[in-house]
Amino acid sequence: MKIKFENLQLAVAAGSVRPIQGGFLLSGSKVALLHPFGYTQFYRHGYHSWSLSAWLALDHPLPRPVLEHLWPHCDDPDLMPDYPFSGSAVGALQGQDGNILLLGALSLGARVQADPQVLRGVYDLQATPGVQRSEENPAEPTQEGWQDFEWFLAYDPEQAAFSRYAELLKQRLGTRELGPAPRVWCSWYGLYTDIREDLLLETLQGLSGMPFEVFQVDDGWQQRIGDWEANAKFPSGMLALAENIRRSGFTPGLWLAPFIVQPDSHLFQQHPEWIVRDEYGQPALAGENWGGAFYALDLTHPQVQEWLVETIQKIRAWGFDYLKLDFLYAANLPGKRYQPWPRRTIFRHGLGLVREAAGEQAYLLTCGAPVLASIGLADGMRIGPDVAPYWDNPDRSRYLHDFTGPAALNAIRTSLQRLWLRPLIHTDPDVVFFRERYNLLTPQERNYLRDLAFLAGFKATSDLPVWLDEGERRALKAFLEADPHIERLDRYRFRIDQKIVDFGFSQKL
Ligand code: 9PG
Repeated sequence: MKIKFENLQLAVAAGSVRPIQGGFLLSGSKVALLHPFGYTQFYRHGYHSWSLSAWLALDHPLPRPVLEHLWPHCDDPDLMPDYPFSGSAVGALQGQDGNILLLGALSLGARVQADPQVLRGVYDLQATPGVQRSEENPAEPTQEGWQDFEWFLAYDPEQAAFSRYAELLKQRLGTRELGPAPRVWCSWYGLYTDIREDLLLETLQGLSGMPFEVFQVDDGWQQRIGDWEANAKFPSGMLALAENIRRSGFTPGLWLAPFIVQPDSHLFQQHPEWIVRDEYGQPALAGENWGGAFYALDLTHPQVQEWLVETIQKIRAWGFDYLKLDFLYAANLPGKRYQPWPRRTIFRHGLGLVREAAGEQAYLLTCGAPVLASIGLADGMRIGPDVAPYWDNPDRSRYLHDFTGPAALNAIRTSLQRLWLRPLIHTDPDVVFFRERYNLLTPQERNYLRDLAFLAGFKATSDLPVWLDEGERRALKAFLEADPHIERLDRYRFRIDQKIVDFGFSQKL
């Protein structure tokens, strides 16, 4: 088949092709396009929040991240054979005339791969092996449109192509109501796991009068990953903490990672049958953090689903209205499960249960989360790796070839190439630093983070108020109150009010 754009003619292999506004709709679990661009630039879109998203030169392959057992933590393992020239859901090639050729999946579980001749789209049709298919609950979750293997193809200026793709995704996946994003104080990038009840109460006092909507307690309150109860550092309990936050004038927010579990948790010890298994029957590694391995809960298991709903209801009953749900990629990990659902359906089904349990009023922020599958269910989503009070993390980026580790540069690089998601979900590029204390970022580097927050339309910080001097406090307040006019000049350059900001540095890899 031939497809004709104004300036470009392509040979296409697809089940069907029909023109729509802004391009063509293709169908087929596999589609392929012969392109004339040779060694051009490829837009790679990573699978989950932290996964590398960037424009990459096809003649400059990057080595795969070195630590193979941690690939799930970086990206979808299915993308690794063609890394970095395969991406999740959407990919694009730079044309000679300034347009881009964009191929974007309109359903879940697709990847896009490029070489100097061909741009390919493939839907993952594999079911995960079920170890004990249940007769009472045999059905895989069916969601409207999930069986249609559809693609959008455009050849247009970059912003037009992505914005049309976003419109089509909105028709398929829906969106939550998107007012202005809440302004968030988050405990992570100030205190990390060293949070304590008294310290948070002090911080609340210090923040009085600051224009934040949400005070979000991050990792460090729980007993174990999997045991979502207050630990000894929170002697008054979580209900009392939420009340204190609300009394201070903020919406209580809480971090949890409801789809993973640590092996020393009660949850793991009591329910080994709730864990996703590898081909040898061992727990499938979901990643390493908190000083050891962690594993994935099997969300096809009815008892896990029940536990999940109860856990979310409990946390909602404590009074937390804003939930930061982390390490969510684990839901879709390859492995053996109770029921043989297609891998691409599991995460969204699980997130749907969370939404139902949390209620429509709750604000859900997904993190480490499959990107497309968060749309329509979550209110906000982290769109890049963690920032850090330092610029680069060469141990991981340079020596391990892993660009998903905490570092301001990694966060900027990926978040910047995900701004097209803004019409679909609140896009969280992670926090901005105003403090000079405990911070290795230069003023210029801190400004890049602040400007990125303006572009993404999501403002957060973790600076302890006692760490800020008068000038820094004023700068934070001005940031929270500002609403600058934004214009995208090209792939890396933006006008923010009168100032032109060039993020071209983030292209180098
Ligand atoms: C809490 C943190 C914060 C943060 C999340 C997530 O690559 N890594 O080893 C890695 C570790 C932690 C991590 C991301 C990557 O951070 O993004 O905002 O909530 O968990 O533990």
